[in-house]
This record gives sequence, C-alpha cells and structure tokens, in this order.
Amino acid sequence: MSENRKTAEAQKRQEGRLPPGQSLTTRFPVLHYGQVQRMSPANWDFSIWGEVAEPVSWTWQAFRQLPRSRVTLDVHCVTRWSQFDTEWEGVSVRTLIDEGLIQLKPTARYVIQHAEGGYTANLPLEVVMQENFLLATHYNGQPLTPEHGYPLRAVIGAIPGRSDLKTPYFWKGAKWLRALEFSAVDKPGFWERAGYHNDADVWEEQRTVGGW
Ligand SMILES: Nc1nc2c(c(=O)[nH]1)N[C@H]1C(S)=C(S)[C@@H](COP(=O)(O)O)O[C@H]1N2
Ligand SMILES: [Mo]
Repeated sequence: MSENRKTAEAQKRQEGRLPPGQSLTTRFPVLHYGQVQRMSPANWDFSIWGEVAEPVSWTWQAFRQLPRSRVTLDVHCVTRWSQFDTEWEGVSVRTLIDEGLIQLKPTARYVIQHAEGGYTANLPLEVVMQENFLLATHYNGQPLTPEHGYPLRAVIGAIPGRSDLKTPYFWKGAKWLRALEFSAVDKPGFWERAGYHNDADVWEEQRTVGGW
C-alpha cells in the first residue's frame, strides 16, 4: 500500500501535478475547524448578497433546479496532503452569472463564502469565476457526506495542464456553505485572519504570511 502510494506520488510529481511540499494521499481526509454541521435540506437555503442587483435566496428544491456542471480537480490542503482526480458536480458561479441568474454590480470584486458555523473564506471574483471553482453537491457521483460538507460546499483545485488558472489551497472551499457575499472590498476569511496567506497559491507555496 505504502509502496503504491510512493509510486503514485512519484508519477504525479513527474507529470508536474504535485505542488512543492505536498504529498499524495489515496483516501479523502476530513479536515475542518470545529464541529461537523448536520444540515437538513428542509431548513436549508442558500443566499447571494452584497454587490448584486438583486439579492437571491434559493431553497434546496430551487437550488437543485439550477444548471449543473462537473469538474475533475486535484485538491491541495495546506497541511500538505494532495488528492488527485477528485470528481465534483454542482453549480458554477460563472454559469449563474452568464445565464443572468445573478447580476453583479460593477463594484463586485471579491467573493466571501459564508458557511454554517461561522467559517468564511475569501477569493477574488476572477478566481471564483474560473472553471476550477464549483459549488458542489456531489463528490465522485454521490451526494456529499456530512463530514465533507453536505448538502453544499465550495471546491477549488487544479485542473491538470491548466496553468492559466489560479489554484489556491483547499481551505478556500467552505463546507456547509450557506451564502456567497459579493463585495467591493476584500474580507479575510477564517484562516486568512489566523495568519494564512491571502492568495494561497499552491505552486508558489503561499501557505502563511511570513513563511512560518
Ligand atoms: N466550514 C468549513 N469549511 C472548510 C474548513 C473548515 O474548517 N470549515 N476547512 C477547510 C480546509 S483547511 C480543507 S483542507 C477542506 C477539507 O475538506 P474535506 O474535509 O472535505 O477534506 O475544507 C475546507 N473547508
Ligand atoms: Mo486544509
């Protein structure tokens, strides 16, 4: 098993898919601060607010009717594990905007994810509009488990060969996501306020401010 892991890791490194300081994991770790949030779709909704023409709020039933997308990502946690070829399905922010389901004001420049339990994560608007950012309901063909963010989480990761896309560490994808705030100003999230790097680029190894 460990030999297999080493071999797989060497292969990913050779393919240029293993960022500096990372190692390959074959199982999907569960990592978060605080408690697993147990959410029931009956009293769940998802809101978009801030620098938008019209704030919206979707029930679970309405959210499930939105246009859907799939993406395969390599996800990289700042605690140094990387998981390759993870398959996600859900709703793309770019699609919501392109199809007029949300209308941004020109002042919108940052997107703050708000999760149940108070966790937040911030990204520039242009990163949230990339193909490697998704509001995911399904992982590898199955609904998310509570530990991984059921019913909805954000995900961000690398698409092999797409060096044109910014790829931040996986903490920039909030589990138990309840809202996106479009903002004119940046608002550092949970880990960013704790000293983690605001841009968090995995290839630049932007883990923390000051490199501790
Ligand atoms: N709500 C919430 N989302 C979160 C976190 C958290 O503490 N709370 N941790 C982040 C971190 S550091 C990582 S690496 C991923 C881990 O997701 P996983 O548990 O599905 O592997 O979730 C991110 N999203
Ligand atoms: Mo992480």
